[in-house]
Amino acid sequence: MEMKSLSLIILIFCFHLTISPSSILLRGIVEGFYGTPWNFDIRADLLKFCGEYNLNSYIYAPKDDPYHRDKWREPYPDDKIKELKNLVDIALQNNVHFIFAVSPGLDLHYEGEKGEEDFQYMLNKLDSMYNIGIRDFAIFFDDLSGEQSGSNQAYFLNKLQNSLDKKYLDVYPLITVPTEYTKNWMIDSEGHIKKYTQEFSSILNKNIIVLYTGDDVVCDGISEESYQAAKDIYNRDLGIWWNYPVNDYYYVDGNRNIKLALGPIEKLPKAAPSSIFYNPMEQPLLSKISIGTGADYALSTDTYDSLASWNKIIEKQYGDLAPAMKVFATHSQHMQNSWAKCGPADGPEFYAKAHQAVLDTKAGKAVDFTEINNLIDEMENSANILLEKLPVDILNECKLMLEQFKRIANADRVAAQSLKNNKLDSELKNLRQEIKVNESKAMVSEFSAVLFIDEVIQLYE
Ligand code: LOG
Repeated sequence: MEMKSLSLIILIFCFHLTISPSSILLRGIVEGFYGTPWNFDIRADLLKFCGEYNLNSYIYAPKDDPYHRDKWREPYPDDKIKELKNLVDIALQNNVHFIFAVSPGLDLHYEGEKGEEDFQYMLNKLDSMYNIGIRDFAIFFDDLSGEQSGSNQAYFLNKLQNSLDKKYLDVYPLITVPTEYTKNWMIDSEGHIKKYTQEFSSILNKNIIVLYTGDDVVCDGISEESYQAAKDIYNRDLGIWWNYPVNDYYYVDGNRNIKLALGPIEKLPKAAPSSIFYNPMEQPLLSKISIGTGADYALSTDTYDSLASWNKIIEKQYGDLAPAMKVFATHSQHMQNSWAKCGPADGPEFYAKAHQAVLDTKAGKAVDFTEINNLIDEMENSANILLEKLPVDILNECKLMLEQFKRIANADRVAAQSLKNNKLDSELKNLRQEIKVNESKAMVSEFSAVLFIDEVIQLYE
């Protein structure tokens, strides 16, 4: 028997070993963020991580790899091909599907001579990947401006699927992300399915796997009802592209990735989707916390307990440093801006107590600051421990955030003291200003530990 077919059989066998009714068949990572693509060593490490955590898929789709999107027609240079081949081998050794994605939508032609030419470019690109052992392909149409034709895209994908099926016996069905990839984008203000989605969903070959991101691009979970409604719109199963812990949309003054998403995957449907891919942060090592919990979710969607999983994963990954890491991570897990919201609230215990102290002080009630001060001490101690003891590669991903966390804890202490004295400490505004200056590099607990400082300042103004 040929090696290729043998490895295929082994892969399928491995699938079956791990599957229970509430586990997800295709589960893994989509390297799909904007920003510096991961390098070889990082990818190799993450592929091994996937193997270890029973995640069986990795989608190669770095937005800022020119050969993936901007210059998708161009073949990879030889050294890049070699690198990809090595990664494919590592993926295979770890029972991980290496899924190669192209995002051609910026300038893809669908019709006429140019359409034929582009189709051939795409086949050539995928052929070169087939030749280094890749058997899984994805074509993404997300983040395109201007009006897109759902029927053009669907016919393109169908034709591609047909060509691959004719040419190869061992290629898995294509995976795609439509241009209207959130549920809210699929329907108009009157609740009707939009033309693009109507065409794309009805024309697309039923074997092709469609991924969507939930109600919005980055959303506060997917309810059972909403998931079912999205599948009803598409009249097929939908896989999930989950935008947590990705942090590429968090930036100040042009600096990206300034907040770390260190919380668990949560609020996803108990009814197992057929596939799920977590979009990580540019910081690979720290992404392992939430992706580790995502692996637990994927293996048992109906019994998954996000907090229990998060505690277990941090203990497994951080050993003696787990208590400190938990304190820091608790204050850096909620991702929110004007259009995005995901992840548990930052420092919920601290904020509940601190906010109550502000209200009580305002109302002239006596406040016991012991617990608040203990929590502040814990924040500062954790930052110190982690700054001193984290392995250097992990520290490189979070040093600025830990230093910011220390600044915040320090200012929180002064804020608490101000409340206690019922008089604004003259230093507090300066401390707040220093935190603000550093926010373009590091954002931590902005809706909890930082908000408390603002509330105290506001109280006395
Ligand atoms: C992109 C993705 C990006 C993410 C978060 C999808 C399908 N596409 O708004 O590359 O990392 O949001 O910013 C996206 O989510 N577009």
